[in-house]
Amino acid sequence: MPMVQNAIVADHNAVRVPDGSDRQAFLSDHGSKFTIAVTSGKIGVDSALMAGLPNLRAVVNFGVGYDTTDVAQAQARGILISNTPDVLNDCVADTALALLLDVFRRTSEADRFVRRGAWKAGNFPLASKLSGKRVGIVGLGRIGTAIAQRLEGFNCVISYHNRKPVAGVDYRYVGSLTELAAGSDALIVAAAGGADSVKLISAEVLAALGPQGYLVNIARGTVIDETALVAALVSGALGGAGLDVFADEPNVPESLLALDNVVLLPHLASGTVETRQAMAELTLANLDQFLTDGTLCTPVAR
Ligand code: 8YV
Repeated sequence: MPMVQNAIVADHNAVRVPDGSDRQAFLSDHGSKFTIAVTSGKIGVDSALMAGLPNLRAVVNFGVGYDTTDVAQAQARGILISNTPDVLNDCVADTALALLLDVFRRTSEADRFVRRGAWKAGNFPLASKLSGKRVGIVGLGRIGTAIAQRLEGFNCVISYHNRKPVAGVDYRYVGSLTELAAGSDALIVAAAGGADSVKLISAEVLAALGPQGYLVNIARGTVIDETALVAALVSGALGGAGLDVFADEPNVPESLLALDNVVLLPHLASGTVETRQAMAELTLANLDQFLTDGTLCTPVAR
């Protein structure tokens, strides 16, 4: 988030909290001076950092996800948190569709095929059709809904799983994730990260999706049992996967690198000039509003 960093250093004398072994000494000396932390979804304000900022009053988060921030401690201490909802829905949903098309039509694999000169030796194998397929969305929130709208253009049959049905939508609600997976050709994970969704996509859900099924994840790596996912992909128990997020970024499980039926992206779903600019503006608007009147434009729901 360089745009935000430059602006807050220039306009607000912001200070970067050091990483690693220097952090604790810095917090002991200076932690009580800070009232606002500006962070990103990838970094967050974890429990130790929050504890080292005794006068913290707000966490201003660049990103819609804030699972790396200690929400329980923030609530207990009355610390407000803002995020950047809506402005990234289009780009994240576009990326989900890019991954879905790629795993069905094998476009990344076909690109590698052309580049290594394999075409001269014969045609690329047939892929799978996406249009008209049954797609299950895990988490029909703002981003999940944007994904569903795009899937309608592909005449896909859309079902979804949420904690509870969403009012006013025609897509089929499935209360059991395993049942959703069993009845889908592809699952797209768009659920929020955090303690409530850890390993929601379990070995059982992956088994139900099966050897002809595809998984796309643009949410958080923690939402999937990554060990089970890797095992299912390596053994062929799962058809393929398109992954923008991982449990331990930027580390990607080594055994996925050799698999042609897996598309790997470096957590770039919101990464366009337009969307990052909009996220930066919303982050700065939250900061300015908090400095003006102690409220946030887009506080996260309590
Ligand atoms: C960003 C994200 O890559 O918004 C989110 O939750 O994961 C992404 O849009 C991230 O927040 C930037 O660090």
